[in-house]
Amino acid sequence: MRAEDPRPVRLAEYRPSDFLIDAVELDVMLDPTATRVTARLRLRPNPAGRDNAALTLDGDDLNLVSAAIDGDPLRVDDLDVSPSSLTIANPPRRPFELTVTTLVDPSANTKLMGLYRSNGAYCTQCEAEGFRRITYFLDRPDVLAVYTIRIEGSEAENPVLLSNGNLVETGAAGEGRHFAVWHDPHPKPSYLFALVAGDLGVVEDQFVTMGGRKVTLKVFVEHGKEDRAVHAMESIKASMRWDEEAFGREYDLDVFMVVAVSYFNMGAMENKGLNVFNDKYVLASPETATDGDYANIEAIIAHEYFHNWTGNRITCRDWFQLCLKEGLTVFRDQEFTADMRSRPVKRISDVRGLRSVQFAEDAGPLAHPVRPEVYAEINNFYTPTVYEKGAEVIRMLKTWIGGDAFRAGMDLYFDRHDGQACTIEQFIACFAEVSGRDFSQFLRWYSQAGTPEVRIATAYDAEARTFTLDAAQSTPATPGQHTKLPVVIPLALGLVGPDGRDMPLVVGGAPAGPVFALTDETTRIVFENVEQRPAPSLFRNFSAPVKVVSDIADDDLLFLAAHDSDPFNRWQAAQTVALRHLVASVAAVRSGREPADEPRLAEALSRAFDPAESDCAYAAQIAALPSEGDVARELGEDVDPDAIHAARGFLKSAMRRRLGPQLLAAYERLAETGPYSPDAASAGRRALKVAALDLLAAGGERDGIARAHALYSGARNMTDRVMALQVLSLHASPEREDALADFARVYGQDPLLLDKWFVIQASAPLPDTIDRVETLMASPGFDIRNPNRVRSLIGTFGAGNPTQFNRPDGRGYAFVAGVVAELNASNPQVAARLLGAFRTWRSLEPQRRGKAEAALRGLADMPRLSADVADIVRRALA
Ligand code: 0A1
Ligand code: ZN
Repeated sequence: MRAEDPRPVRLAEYRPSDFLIDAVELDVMLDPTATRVTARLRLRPNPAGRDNAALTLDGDDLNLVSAAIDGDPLRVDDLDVSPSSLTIANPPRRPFELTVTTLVDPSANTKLMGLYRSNGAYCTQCEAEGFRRITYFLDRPDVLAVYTIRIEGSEAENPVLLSNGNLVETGAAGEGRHFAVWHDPHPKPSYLFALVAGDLGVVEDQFVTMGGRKVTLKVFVEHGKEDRAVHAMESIKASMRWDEEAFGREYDLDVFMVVAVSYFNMGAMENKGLNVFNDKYVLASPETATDGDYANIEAIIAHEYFHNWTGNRITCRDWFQLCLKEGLTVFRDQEFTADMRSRPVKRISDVRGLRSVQFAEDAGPLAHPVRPEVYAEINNFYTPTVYEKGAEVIRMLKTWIGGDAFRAGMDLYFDRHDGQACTIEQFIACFAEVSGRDFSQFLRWYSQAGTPEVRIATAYDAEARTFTLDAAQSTPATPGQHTKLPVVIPLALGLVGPDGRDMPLVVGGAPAGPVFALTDETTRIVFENVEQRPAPSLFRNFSAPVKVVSDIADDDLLFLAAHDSDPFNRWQAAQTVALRHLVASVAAVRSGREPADEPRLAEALSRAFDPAESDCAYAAQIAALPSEGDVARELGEDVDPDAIHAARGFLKSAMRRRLGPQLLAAYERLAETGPYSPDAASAGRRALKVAALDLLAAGGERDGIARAHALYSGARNMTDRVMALQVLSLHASPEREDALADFARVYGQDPLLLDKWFVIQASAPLPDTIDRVETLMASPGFDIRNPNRVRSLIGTFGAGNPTQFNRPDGRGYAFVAGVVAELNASNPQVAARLLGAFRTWRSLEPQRRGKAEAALRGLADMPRLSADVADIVRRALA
């Protein structure tokens, strides 16, 4: 690897800053290529820091114009300055004011970190280390300051001038320029700073908080897109209300603003009072957005809003503590969605996502603990492990100590740590205190990587009327962690009797459960007074993020699929049977045999299409077979994606043959009648309808394809249209080509709709997909500088198309690696994220594994590899 290896950052080496910054005044003179930033920093030595330390401020790509201490200009000899740092060897040992002027070029900023331009507007992204690309600073989350920002720019080009906090002054500045001054009274770390300037449209509303504070709400979008901001606005109000009701959290400024930008590296950002969003997660109208878009917008608006308390009011001491704000905030947004929509459906879709991405990460070379202990590039730790597994850890904590103690612990945390930059230990201490429990073992969830496996063996003794459950836990070795210790695993369970009811749980003569903590390598639980052999329903509601291997027979699982009172486990039971069946089918395919039929599975799935099932969104989850990725993970090694695809295709066709009339009846019953509404129930009906359609079209069946084409052509909303196109895209046919061409003709000018068209084509399991993706990359609608376009086309091909990315000839790997190489310098963050496609390369069969490794090695040998890409390549190959 040619890249210069920066020294890795270690949690164990954390030291408080030698200096603190109490107040920041920024004066930003906007200019497309030479924005002048003057920062006045009120500094003082940190009593917790070292005596006589030099002052070193972080920078990145900065040009220093001048610097002064208490008004006295500093000369070059007083300073050690480079684009990446500014050091004053001997600063005053008392409070002082440092004034620094820098020049930055927003138009040349293709990394989209710091101050950059998006479709003519100015915007910023400062998490994690972007503020240092605006001015020299102590750019670390434990330095909290009060910010006052003066923005000056052209009135014609930037009528809107925004920053954090409350607006305190506006006025003319002469020569067609104007200014605005913003003051944020809440001390914050630099990563929460934001500035936006441009010619934007706005939607306004108001929210009255539980304490009676009137908050002005504004959503800024490109002119002409105001009608697409209404759903985001409704989502803000719902989020504000929910955080008051569920957590007692009130908003704390006079204004809350969301700005949608089209060039953005991630989903959205929780800057204090001024959330900046990828426009994909703001804009929605029935003509342009799918049910999925509506749901995503609601969830991401909520996530960013909830950060106001979990992240902003209480922030992280250092970036190792990222899960302190992210895991907790994901947990909060999951609960919000569960309350707004269907709780079981939300849980099932979150667990599907967790398994497909986080379990995959945890089982591969990029595995790391929820709280990492070392990083080379922090941008690469915004991962499913930190976010989604981090949320699971919070959920387990709640399951383990109970809802009341959890709420009391949260209240204590808000109370005790408001205004501070905290660690996981401080957070956990609040729950230890309110519950009186010892959390030392629980903390291993934060430090141990890898998905624990729990093996369950059960035995019923009719004579003794006991049911014995033996659980054995182990966590596999992960990079840098060879030995693992047992963790606290909450096991929520029920024993379901032959009548379908839960039996009373009695252990040691007393009522017990339903949550049992597995704390040792092995645990035995003997249930007493068990009159009849039960079907055990284990890990109800997915009570722990573990892989379960149990001896429970398919017959029992199929019984649970019909009768379990826990809706999550009804779904899980059928999934487990399907997964077992698919694993056997893959073996058959690979040895040239025909996979077996599975009539009982068809019966379980048929329940989804029963008119008596009233929750269609839930039924759609039942109808969806395990994904190809699920099967690959279950296999774990020697993975042949083509065999998996064939086995799954075979099962789908078998379901079509067995359930044909029912599928058809459901499809017709669920046809759209009234006007479009994105509410959860209507969306559920559409999801179930397309699940039926997908099976009807299995194997490219003509009748199913014709129906999909008819749905596409007659669609009265974007959900039906896109879902029909998705079904069509799986099978080569003239209808497929016709619909794809039509979509491009009608919607190709809208970038977010173009993205949908890219996603559909890039995920098609067809041999010419790679040629199409290459052609689309060269088409006028594609712009390699826009992360949404890159993710839709190349990201989907890499991470969402198992057969074509993993082509046996290695072309898929070479193609994605080529794009990574192309983006390496211009946008290293997006480049590194694309490499996520390689996170499971080691589990492939030998031929593909060799080709994937060659592609990674090719990247490793590239000159001038960015820190972001070098870090992932190095870990992937280690
Ligand atoms: N804190 C944000 C995620 C985020 C992280 C880094 C970014 O830089 C490009 C942007 C956003 C969240 O959790 O939503
Ligand atoms: Zn977040």
